[in-house]
Order: sequence, then structure tokens, then C-alpha cells
Amino acid sequence: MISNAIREQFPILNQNVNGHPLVYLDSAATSQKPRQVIEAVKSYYEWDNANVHRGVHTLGSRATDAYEGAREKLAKFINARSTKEIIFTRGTTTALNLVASSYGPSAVGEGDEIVITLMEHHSNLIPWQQLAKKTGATLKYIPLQPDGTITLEDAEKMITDKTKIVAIAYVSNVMGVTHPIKELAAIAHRNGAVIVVDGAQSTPHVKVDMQDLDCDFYALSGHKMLAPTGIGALYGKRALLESMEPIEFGGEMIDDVGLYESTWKELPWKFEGGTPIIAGAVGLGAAVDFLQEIGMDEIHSHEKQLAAYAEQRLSEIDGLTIYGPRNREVGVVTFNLGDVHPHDVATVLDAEGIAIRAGHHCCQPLMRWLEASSTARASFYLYNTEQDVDRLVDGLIKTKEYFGYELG
Ligand code: 7TS
Repeated sequence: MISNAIREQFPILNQNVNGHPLVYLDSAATSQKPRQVIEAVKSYYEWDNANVHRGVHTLGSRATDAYEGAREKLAKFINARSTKEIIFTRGTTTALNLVASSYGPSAVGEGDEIVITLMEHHSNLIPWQQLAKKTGATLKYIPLQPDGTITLEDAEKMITDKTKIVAIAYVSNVMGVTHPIKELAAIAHRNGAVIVVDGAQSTPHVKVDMQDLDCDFYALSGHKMLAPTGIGALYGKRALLESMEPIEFGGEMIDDVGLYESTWKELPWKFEGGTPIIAGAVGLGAAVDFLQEIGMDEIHSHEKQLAAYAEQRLSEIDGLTIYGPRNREVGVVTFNLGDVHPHDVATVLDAEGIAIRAGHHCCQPLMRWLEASSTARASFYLYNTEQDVDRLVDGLIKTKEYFGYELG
């Protein structure tokens, strides 16, 4: 069971903000960090800091072991077949851009199609838009149901033998929708396409298994799963990564450099030009340990319960519209409170010590589809409790009073 003991391991949560105990409900933007992760990064800098893959000196080997050890932990965590399939990147955005820039032009040409959905984060939309523009391919959108889900029937219609790439988020950062990735991967493969999965919002919250999902590429961000900012990863099937050219050239990624020709290191290093994000990777390794000690199934069921409680409590507030499906798998709940601007909602809540996000959440096409210029979003993680939901509901009732609405 997830308990207060877990919450206590996050030092930042133990503070007052604007005179109230902090309630942090913005983990979809970035998660807080447990002491174990903070200590791992601190200890790395205090004891092991050196550059990797070069010197023979002791600190150099310790740093290399720590960096490569983190890759092993992540590979096991997502059940990749090998560490060669894990490229460290700055985050999901960089990972998706790497696929679009390196794999994209070799796979997509005029008349081909790239299939995505209307609810993609801009990071999983613009790279494909750019690729389509450069190559003369067509970008197609799987339509959304009223609750923001997609149907496999629609996916079957959109994904054809013209499709070369299907790119989709496992979990939406706005609607809290979980897409049927395994089934979509099967449809993509039947049509000779690859599937690229944006795992920014799934990896922190549900158990993910690369071999079971059978996705070809999968992008993730460390900072959303308890690790520091600036570290993330691209998983890719080995044969695909082998066939791809690096997009960043320089130190660390080369095998032999001549005056006019050079060769690259083997996987995964050919995609990691320059001094890598060593301390970030160490932090990500510690975050993976922490998540595994609790158990992803445990985290998932805690969040599912919390999301159900939030859906129920929020729906008691008159005039509040919740977007997205009911019985969501993860703790992302997006809403609007009458015609109060979401920024005003977030400002009043902030005065109560409650942190939520307001805006378009980097999903402008989705906002247009919702016919909302912006929304408010509360997102939960393993350290949140039902009391946090209660504080949110109390804060929203205060917001209504403040803006002169009658209490619901
Ligand atoms: N994809 C999804 C589904 C996301 O939620 C985000 C970040 C990204 C990609 C980009 O991740 P990055 O680590 O490369 O920035 N989402 C959010 C959010 O919902 N609020 O702030 C950032």
C-alpha cells in the first residue's frame, strides 16, 4: 500500500506555500524527486564525477559504470531486449525528434502517410508535420470520440499500406486517455508501418513492456518519473537503430575519424554525441530503483483509485466540466469551472497552496477540438492522497465563491 511514509521521502512536499501546506497536483508537467534520487546525484558529484568512456583513472571508470549501470536499469525497467536499444536523450521531445530526423527521411517519401491523433502533445505532432512537409508525405489524424478516446475501427481505416509511421502517445497529458498501444502496433505492423510511442505520461504511471507492446520506438522523460530534468531516453528496436544515421556528430560517438570520412561507434553510443548527461542518468537509475521498490502495479492502482475519487468529488461541483473518459487509468484530470478562466482558477488555488496547471498543455489542436482556449489540469502521482483531492475541491468551491458563483 502507498502510504504517508512514501510522501515523506519527498522533501519538497513538506513545506507551506502561501501559508498553506503544499498540495502538488502538477506531476504531468514534472514530478517531484525523492531523497534517494537527490542523494544519488549529490553523491555522484561528491565522489565519482568524471567524464565517461575515456580515461583509465578510477573516477572515470566509476562514472562510466554509473552511467552504463543506469542504462541497464532502464532497459530492464521497460523490458528492452538489450542496453543497445536504449539511447539517452534530453527527454521525450529530443527522442521523438531523433526518430523524425534520422529514421523519418529514409522511411517516408512523397505519397506516403504518417498517422497520428488530434490529441498529441506538440512534441509528437510538430516533428511529423515537419517531416511531412520536407518529404511530401501526408499527415493524417485518427479522429477522436466525444470522450477523447479513439476506436480500433477508425485506426484500421486510417492506417493503410500507404502508412509508414504511426505516432501516438500511450497516455494523453490532457485527457488522461490510455490508448491501446499493443493493438495499434499490430495494425501498424500488418500494414508495413512502424509505431512510435510517446511514453512521457505512461512510463511514470503504468508498467511498460517493450517486448509485449511490440512498439518500434518509445520515448520517455526522466523528470516526469522522479528523475532530474535533462535526461530521458529513446528505446528503438535494434535492427531499426542499426539502420539509422546519427543526427549529432562530434566527440564520444565516433569510431575512427579521417580527413574526409569517419565511422561511428556501435549502438547505443553512435547516437550520443558529446559529453552525455551523466549525473542525470545516475538520477534516472535511482528513480527506476525507487519506482521498482514500490512496484509499478502498486503505483498504477493507487493512481487509478485517486483518479476515480477525483472524478467523483469534482463532479459534485456544479458548473464544473471534466474532459476525457470516466474510469481513467492514470491520475490526469482536466476541467473547466464555468466560465472562470483557468489561469484565474490556478491563481486562486495557488493562494491556497495548491499547484495545478492551466493553459493549452502544449496541445493546441486538441484545445480547438474541445472548443476551449485553455483548461485547468490536476495531475496526481504516487505521493498524492485523497486529502489532496479534498483540498482541491475545497479550493475550487472557494474559487467559485470568489468569482461570485452560487455554491453547487
Ligand atoms: N509528450 C507528452 C505526452 C507530454 O506530456 C510531454 C510533456 C512531452 C511529450 C514532452 O516532454 P519533455 O520532457 O520533452 O518536455 N508534457 C508537459 C505537460 O503536460 N505539462 O508540461 C509538460
